Amino acid sequence: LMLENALRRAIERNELVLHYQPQVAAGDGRVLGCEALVRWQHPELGMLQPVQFIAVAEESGLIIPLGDWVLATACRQLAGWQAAGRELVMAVNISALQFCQATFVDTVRRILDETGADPKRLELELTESALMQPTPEVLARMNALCELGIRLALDDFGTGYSSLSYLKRLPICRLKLDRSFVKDVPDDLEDVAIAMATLSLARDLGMDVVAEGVENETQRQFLAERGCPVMQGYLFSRPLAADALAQWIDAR
Ligand code: G
Ligand code: G
Ligand code: MN
Ligand code: NA
Repeated sequence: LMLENALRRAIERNELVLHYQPQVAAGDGRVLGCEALVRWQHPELGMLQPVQFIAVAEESGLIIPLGDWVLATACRQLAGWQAAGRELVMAVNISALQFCQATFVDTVRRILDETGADPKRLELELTESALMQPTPEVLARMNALCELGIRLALDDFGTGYSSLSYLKRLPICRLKLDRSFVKDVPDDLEDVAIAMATLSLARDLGMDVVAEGVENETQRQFLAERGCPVMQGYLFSRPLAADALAQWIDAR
Protein backbone atom coordinates (compact mmCIF):
# COMPACT_ATOMS: atom_id res chain seq x y z
CA LEU A 1 0.00 0.00 0.00
CA MET A 2 2.91 2.34 0.72
CA LEU A 3 4.31 1.64 -2.73
CA GLU A 4 0.86 2.17 -4.25
CA ASN A 5 0.46 5.59 -2.60
CA ALA A 6 3.99 6.56 -3.54
CA LEU A 7 3.34 5.55 -7.14
CA ARG A 8 0.08 7.54 -7.22
CA ARG A 9 2.00 10.62 -6.08
CA ALA A 10 4.82 9.86 -8.51
CA ILE A 11 2.42 10.05 -11.45
CA GLU A 12 1.03 13.38 -10.19
CA ARG A 13 4.49 14.80 -9.45
CA ASN A 14 5.86 13.74 -12.80
CA GLU A 15 8.55 11.45 -11.40
CA LEU A 16 8.14 8.94 -14.21
CA VAL A 17 10.48 9.03 -17.19
CA LEU A 18 10.65 7.17 -20.47
CA HIS A 19 13.73 5.57 -21.89
CA TYR A 20 13.85 4.43 -25.50
CA GLN A 21 15.52 1.28 -26.82
CA PRO A 22 16.39 1.32 -30.53
CA GLN A 23 15.05 -1.26 -32.98
CA VAL A 24 17.47 -1.91 -35.81
CA ALA A 25 17.02 -3.33 -39.33
CA ALA A 26 18.85 -6.66 -39.61
CA GLY A 27 19.92 -5.90 -43.18
CA ASP A 28 21.70 -2.56 -43.03
CA GLY A 29 21.62 -1.75 -39.32
CA ARG A 30 19.43 1.30 -39.85
CA VAL A 31 17.50 2.47 -36.78
CA LEU A 32 13.82 2.00 -37.61
CA GLY A 33 12.34 3.05 -34.31
CA CYS A 34 12.40 2.45 -30.60
CA GLU A 35 10.42 0.96 -27.73
CA ALA A 36 9.41 3.31 -24.92
CA LEU A 37 10.14 1.80 -21.49
CA VAL A 38 9.01 3.49 -18.29
CA ARG A 39 11.23 4.20 -15.26
CA TRP A 40 10.49 5.88 -11.95
CA GLN A 41 12.96 8.52 -10.86
CA HIS A 42 12.31 8.14 -7.14
CA PRO A 43 13.52 11.11 -5.06
CA GLU A 44 15.17 8.84 -2.45
CA LEU A 45 15.55 5.41 -4.04
CA GLY A 46 16.92 6.55 -7.39
CA MET A 47 15.92 5.11 -10.75
CA LEU A 48 13.44 2.26 -10.32
CA GLN A 49 12.88 -0.29 -13.09
CA PRO A 50 9.43 -1.48 -14.25
CA VAL A 51 9.89 -4.84 -12.52
CA GLN A 52 9.83 -2.89 -9.23
CA PHE A 53 6.48 -1.15 -9.79
CA ILE A 54 4.50 -2.39 -12.83
CA ALA A 55 2.93 -5.29 -10.88
CA VAL A 56 1.68 -2.90 -8.17
CA ALA A 57 0.40 -0.57 -10.87
CA GLU A 58 -1.53 -3.45 -12.45
CA GLU A 59 -3.00 -4.68 -9.13
CA SER A 60 -4.06 -1.21 -7.98
CA GLY A 61 -5.43 0.00 -11.31
CA LEU A 62 -2.80 2.75 -11.37
CA ILE A 63 -1.64 1.24 -14.66
CA ILE A 64 -4.48 3.23 -16.28
CA PRO A 65 -3.20 6.73 -15.39
CA LEU A 66 0.39 5.46 -15.69
CA GLY A 67 -0.36 4.04 -19.14
CA ASP A 68 -2.05 7.29 -20.22
CA TRP A 69 1.02 9.21 -19.09
CA VAL A 70 3.33 6.83 -20.98
CA LEU A 71 1.29 7.04 -24.18
CA ALA A 72 1.04 10.85 -24.04
CA THR A 73 4.74 11.25 -23.27
CA ALA A 74 5.81 8.82 -26.01
CA CYS A 75 3.53 10.57 -28.53
CA ARG A 76 4.88 14.00 -27.54
CA GLN A 77 8.41 12.68 -28.06
CA LEU A 78 7.41 11.16 -31.38
CA ALA A 79 5.95 14.48 -32.53
CA GLY A 80 9.20 16.20 -31.48
CA TRP A 81 11.25 13.76 -33.52
CA GLN A 82 8.89 14.21 -36.48
CA ALA A 83 9.39 17.99 -36.29
CA ALA A 84 13.18 17.44 -36.21
CA GLY A 85 12.99 15.28 -39.33
CA ARG A 86 13.75 12.01 -37.54
CA GLU A 87 11.87 9.16 -39.16
CA LEU A 88 11.36 6.81 -36.22
CA VAL A 89 8.53 4.53 -35.19
CA MET A 90 7.56 4.65 -31.51
CA ALA A 91 6.49 1.37 -29.90
CA VAL A 92 4.53 1.67 -26.65
CA ASN A 93 3.65 -1.14 -24.21
CA ILE A 94 -0.07 -1.38 -23.45
CA SER A 95 -1.19 -3.44 -20.47
CA ALA A 96 -4.16 -5.77 -20.79
CA LEU A 97 -6.16 -3.72 -18.27
CA GLN A 98 -5.54 -0.54 -20.26
CA PHE A 99 -6.53 -2.17 -23.54
CA CYS A 100 -9.72 -3.56 -21.99
CA GLN A 101 -11.05 -0.11 -21.00
CA ALA A 102 -14.03 0.79 -23.17
CA THR A 103 -12.53 4.29 -23.50
CA PHE A 104 -9.15 3.09 -24.76
CA VAL A 105 -9.58 4.02 -28.43
CA ASP A 106 -10.96 7.47 -27.47
CA THR A 107 -7.96 8.03 -25.21
CA VAL A 108 -5.55 7.11 -28.01
CA ARG A 109 -7.38 9.40 -30.46
CA ARG A 110 -7.33 12.29 -27.99
CA ILE A 111 -3.60 11.86 -27.30
CA LEU A 112 -2.83 11.78 -31.03
CA ASP A 113 -4.84 14.99 -31.49
CA GLU A 114 -3.21 16.74 -28.54
CA THR A 115 0.36 15.79 -29.41
CA GLY A 116 0.23 15.85 -33.22
CA ALA A 117 2.01 12.49 -33.35
CA ASP A 118 1.64 10.68 -36.68
CA PRO A 119 -0.45 7.54 -36.03
CA LYS A 120 1.46 5.79 -38.83
CA ARG A 121 4.58 6.07 -36.70
CA LEU A 122 2.91 4.71 -33.58
CA GLU A 123 2.98 1.04 -32.71
CA LEU A 124 1.13 -0.43 -29.73
CA GLU A 125 2.55 -3.58 -28.14
CA LEU A 126 -0.22 -5.77 -26.82
CA THR A 127 0.34 -8.92 -24.77
CA GLU A 128 -1.26 -12.25 -25.41
CA SER A 129 -3.21 -11.93 -22.16
CA ALA A 130 -4.97 -8.82 -23.51
CA LEU A 131 -6.14 -10.85 -26.48
CA MET A 132 -6.81 -14.14 -24.74
CA GLN A 133 -10.50 -13.83 -25.47
CA PRO A 134 -10.66 -12.15 -28.85
CA THR A 135 -14.30 -11.19 -28.41
CA PRO A 136 -16.02 -9.14 -31.14
CA GLU A 137 -15.41 -6.11 -28.90
CA VAL A 138 -11.66 -6.75 -28.74
CA LEU A 139 -11.53 -7.28 -32.48
CA ALA A 140 -13.52 -4.09 -33.13
CA ARG A 141 -11.18 -2.14 -30.84
CA MET A 142 -8.13 -3.47 -32.67
CA ASN A 143 -9.67 -2.61 -36.03
CA ALA A 144 -10.52 0.90 -34.83
CA LEU A 145 -6.86 1.44 -33.86
CA CYS A 146 -5.71 0.15 -37.25
CA GLU A 147 -8.14 2.51 -38.98
CA LEU A 148 -6.41 5.39 -37.20
CA GLY A 149 -3.22 4.19 -38.96
CA ILE A 150 -1.64 2.70 -35.82
CA ARG A 151 0.20 -0.62 -36.05
CA LEU A 152 -0.30 -3.40 -33.54
CA ALA A 153 2.43 -5.75 -32.34
CA LEU A 154 2.13 -8.85 -30.17
CA ASP A 155 4.66 -8.60 -27.31
CA ASP A 156 6.42 -11.51 -25.59
CA PHE A 157 5.31 -13.81 -28.40
CA GLY A 158 5.39 -17.46 -27.44
CA THR A 159 5.17 -16.97 -23.68
CA GLY A 160 1.38 -16.64 -23.39
CA TYR A 161 -1.63 -18.62 -24.32
CA SER A 162 -2.74 -17.37 -27.68
CA SER A 163 -3.83 -20.00 -30.12
CA LEU A 164 -2.32 -19.71 -33.55
CA SER A 165 -5.77 -19.32 -35.11
CA TYR A 166 -6.11 -15.94 -33.36
CA LEU A 167 -3.15 -14.65 -35.31
CA LYS A 168 -4.97 -15.18 -38.54
CA ARG A 169 -8.03 -13.24 -37.38
CA LEU A 170 -6.43 -10.36 -35.51
CA PRO A 171 -5.04 -7.28 -37.26
CA ILE A 172 -1.49 -7.70 -35.94
CA CYS A 173 1.45 -6.55 -38.08
CA ARG A 174 4.31 -7.69 -35.96
CA LEU A 175 5.42 -10.38 -33.52
CA LYS A 176 8.00 -9.66 -30.86
CA LEU A 177 9.96 -12.86 -30.34
CA ASP A 178 10.44 -13.01 -26.59
CA ARG A 179 13.99 -12.72 -25.36
CA SER A 180 13.72 -16.03 -23.47
CA PHE A 181 13.83 -17.73 -26.90
CA VAL A 182 16.69 -15.56 -28.16
CA LYS A 183 18.94 -15.93 -25.12
CA ASP A 184 20.34 -19.40 -25.90
CA VAL A 185 20.35 -19.53 -29.69
CA PRO A 186 22.09 -21.18 -31.45
CA ASP A 187 23.13 -23.63 -28.67
CA ASP A 188 19.69 -24.60 -27.36
CA LEU A 189 18.01 -26.57 -30.13
CA GLU A 190 14.52 -26.10 -28.69
CA ASP A 191 14.94 -22.33 -28.69
CA VAL A 192 16.30 -22.54 -32.22
CA ALA A 193 13.18 -24.49 -33.24
CA ILE A 194 10.86 -21.91 -31.61
CA ALA A 195 12.71 -18.95 -33.14
CA MET A 196 12.64 -20.50 -36.60
CA ALA A 197 8.99 -21.52 -36.32
CA THR A 198 8.09 -17.96 -35.28
CA LEU A 199 9.98 -16.48 -38.24
CA SER A 200 8.37 -18.88 -40.66
CA LEU A 201 4.87 -18.41 -39.24
CA ALA A 202 5.23 -14.63 -39.37
CA ARG A 203 6.50 -14.73 -42.96
CA ASP A 204 3.61 -16.95 -44.07
CA LEU A 205 1.04 -14.72 -42.33
CA GLY A 206 2.59 -11.56 -43.79
CA MET A 207 3.84 -10.27 -40.44
CA ASP A 208 7.07 -8.71 -39.39
CA VAL A 209 9.22 -9.98 -36.47
CA VAL A 210 11.33 -8.14 -33.92
CA ALA A 211 13.78 -10.34 -32.00
CA GLU A 212 14.11 -9.02 -28.45
CA GLY A 213 17.11 -9.33 -26.16
CA VAL A 214 19.77 -9.70 -28.85
CA GLU A 215 22.96 -9.45 -26.80
CA ASN A 216 25.76 -10.76 -28.98
CA GLU A 217 26.98 -11.07 -32.53
CA THR A 218 26.38 -14.85 -32.65
CA GLN A 219 22.67 -14.36 -31.93
CA ARG A 220 22.45 -11.47 -34.38
CA GLN A 221 24.05 -13.40 -37.20
CA PHE A 222 22.02 -16.54 -36.55
CA LEU A 223 18.73 -14.62 -36.61
CA ALA A 224 19.69 -12.44 -39.58
CA GLU A 225 20.64 -15.49 -41.65
CA ARG A 226 17.22 -16.95 -40.94
CA GLY A 227 15.42 -13.88 -42.15
CA CYS A 228 14.64 -12.01 -38.93
CA PRO A 229 14.04 -8.45 -40.21
CA VAL A 230 14.33 -6.35 -37.02
CA MET A 231 16.29 -6.66 -33.78
CA GLN A 232 16.40 -5.03 -30.39
CA GLY A 233 18.80 -5.67 -27.52
CA TYR A 234 21.92 -4.74 -25.61
CA LEU A 235 24.13 -5.64 -28.62
CA PHE A 236 22.82 -2.43 -30.20
CA SER A 237 21.93 -0.34 -27.17
CA ARG A 238 20.32 -0.34 -23.77
CA PRO A 239 17.21 1.81 -23.37
CA LEU A 240 18.39 5.45 -23.44
CA ALA A 241 17.00 8.85 -22.49
CA ALA A 242 15.60 10.71 -25.53
CA ASP A 243 18.64 12.97 -25.98
CA ALA A 244 21.04 10.08 -25.60
CA LEU A 245 19.13 8.07 -28.21
CA ALA A 246 19.33 10.94 -30.69
CA GLN A 247 23.09 11.23 -30.05
CA TRP A 248 23.53 7.47 -30.40
CA ILE A 249 21.73 7.49 -33.76
CA ASP A 250 23.74 10.47 -35.03
CA ALA A 251 27.04 8.86 -33.98
CA ARG A 252 26.40 5.66 -35.96
O1 G B 1 12.64 -1.67 -19.21
P1 G B 1 12.56 -3.10 -18.79
O2 G B 1 13.30 -3.98 -19.72
O3 G B 1 13.01 -3.32 -17.38
O4 G B 1 10.99 -3.45 -18.84
C1 G B 1 10.52 -4.64 -18.29
C2 G B 1 9.10 -4.88 -18.68
O5 G B 1 8.26 -3.89 -18.11
C3 G B 1 8.88 -4.79 -20.17
O6 G B 1 9.05 -6.03 -20.75
C4 G B 1 7.45 -4.33 -20.28
O7 G B 1 6.60 -5.44 -20.44
C5 G B 1 7.19 -3.63 -18.96
N1 G B 1 7.07 -2.21 -19.25
C6 G B 1 8.04 -1.30 -19.44
N2 G B 1 7.53 -0.10 -19.71
C7 G B 1 6.19 -0.25 -19.70
C8 G B 1 5.08 0.63 -19.92
O8 G B 1 5.22 1.81 -20.22
N3 G B 1 3.84 0.10 -19.79
C9 G B 1 3.62 -1.19 -19.49
N4 G B 1 2.36 -1.64 -19.38
N5 G B 1 4.63 -2.05 -19.29
C10 G B 1 5.89 -1.59 -19.40
O1 G C 1 8.26 -5.09 -23.25
P1 G C 1 9.35 -5.95 -22.76
O2 G C 1 9.14 -6.60 -21.46
O3 G C 1 9.73 -7.00 -23.72
O4 G C 1 10.59 -4.95 -22.64
C1 G C 1 11.86 -5.30 -22.97
C2 G C 1 12.66 -5.49 -21.70
O5 G C 1 13.84 -6.19 -21.99
C3 G C 1 13.08 -4.19 -21.08
O6 G C 1 13.00 -4.33 -19.70
C4 G C 1 14.54 -4.06 -21.51
O7 G C 1 15.31 -3.27 -20.63
C5 G C 1 14.98 -5.49 -21.54
N1 G C 1 16.02 -5.75 -22.49
C6 G C 1 16.20 -5.11 -23.65
N2 G C 1 17.25 -5.61 -24.33
C7 G C 1 17.74 -6.60 -23.57
C8 G C 1 18.83 -7.50 -23.74
O8 G C 1 19.55 -7.52 -24.74
N3 G C 1 19.02 -8.41 -22.74
C9 G C 1 18.26 -8.45 -21.62
N4 G C 1 18.55 -9.38 -20.71
N5 G C 1 17.21 -7.62 -21.44
C10 G C 1 16.96 -6.70 -22.39
MN1 MN D 1 7.51 -4.62 -25.04
NA1 NA E 1 8.66 -8.28 -24.70
